[in-house]
Amino acid sequence: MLRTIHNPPMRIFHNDRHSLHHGRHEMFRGELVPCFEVPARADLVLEELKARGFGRVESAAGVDIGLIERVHAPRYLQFLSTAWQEWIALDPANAGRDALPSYWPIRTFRTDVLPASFAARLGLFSFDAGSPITAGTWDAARHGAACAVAGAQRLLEGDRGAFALTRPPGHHAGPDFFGGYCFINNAAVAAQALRDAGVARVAVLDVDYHHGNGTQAIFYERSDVFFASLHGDPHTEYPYYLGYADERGAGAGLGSNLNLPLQRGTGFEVWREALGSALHAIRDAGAEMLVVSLGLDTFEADPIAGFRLRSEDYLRMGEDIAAAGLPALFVFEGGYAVADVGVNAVNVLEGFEQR
Ligand code: OKP
Ligand code: ZN
Repeated sequence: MLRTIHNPPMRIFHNDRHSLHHGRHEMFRGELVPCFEVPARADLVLEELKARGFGRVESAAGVDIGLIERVHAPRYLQFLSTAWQEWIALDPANAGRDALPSYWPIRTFRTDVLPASFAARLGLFSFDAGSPITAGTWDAARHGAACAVAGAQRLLEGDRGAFALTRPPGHHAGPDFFGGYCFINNAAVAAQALRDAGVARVAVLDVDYHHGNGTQAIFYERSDVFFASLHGDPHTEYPYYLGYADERGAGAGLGSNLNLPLQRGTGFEVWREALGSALHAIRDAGAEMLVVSLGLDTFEADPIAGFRLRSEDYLRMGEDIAAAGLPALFVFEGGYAVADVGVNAVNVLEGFEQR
């Protein structure tokens, strides 16, 4: 406890525009159901930080779009930045509805031609019907990336930890697609910012229940960013089509990707072993800084996931991550047991700080 007196408080970059992204519905089992990814998630983490007097909360200035373009295709960002305007231009009544895709260019279709149809581009740049675009999605997502970059900047200035408290999450967003509630890959943008500042090797550790397919895709052929992920086995768990153990990277990136899929129902003891393997690999890879995709949907009461972690386990998680000895930027991802997400998130940060 004394350490917290002598150490400067962890800097928390809170996306004060996150609630501009507030989806109404996602497609689930043939019907539109209320979104699981709601503004209250981030609000309750902020409340918990304040209740515990943890960290020093601030907002971020903007982010250079050129940095975001280092991980996302310009034509995708162009689409995202004007999507809402295009949506309401189709029909003024669309202002009262979220934009969700219905068509996708699966195998045998062309993806090199950019269709004039907005509905066709909505599918070209996405992979599920669960990630609504709303009036404020672009502003919220872009400002989230700014928070992640501000956190990365703190590590470059010598802080041992920082936290980007933002939503929508980012780890499912790939080079040119959204999905899984994610639009801009905040963790990937932060990792790229660290690289661009001269950090030779960066690791992204993804502890969200769901495989970070977007982050994996962004760095799959690169050796300068090591990606390690613990997640539900894609044989049964979303996002289903990526996240298997045999995906080890390609080309220059061969050996820089580590997937540790775990079966539904896994508890902390087994999960923690896998964390140890991931941290070991990150150390072996020679990473100098760590970006943690901090999903809290590994919690036993999460409504859309299947691991069995309890609240106190998140303290141990933070301690184990700290023991790796690398400066770490935590980036908020999933976690849908809204009443508990604040306690669980701040437990990780507190475990990290006290180690
Ligand atoms: C985003 B993140 C529930 C089915 C699952 C997508 C889950 C996205 C998770 N209706 N739908 O990794 O927490
Ligand atoms: Zn998740």
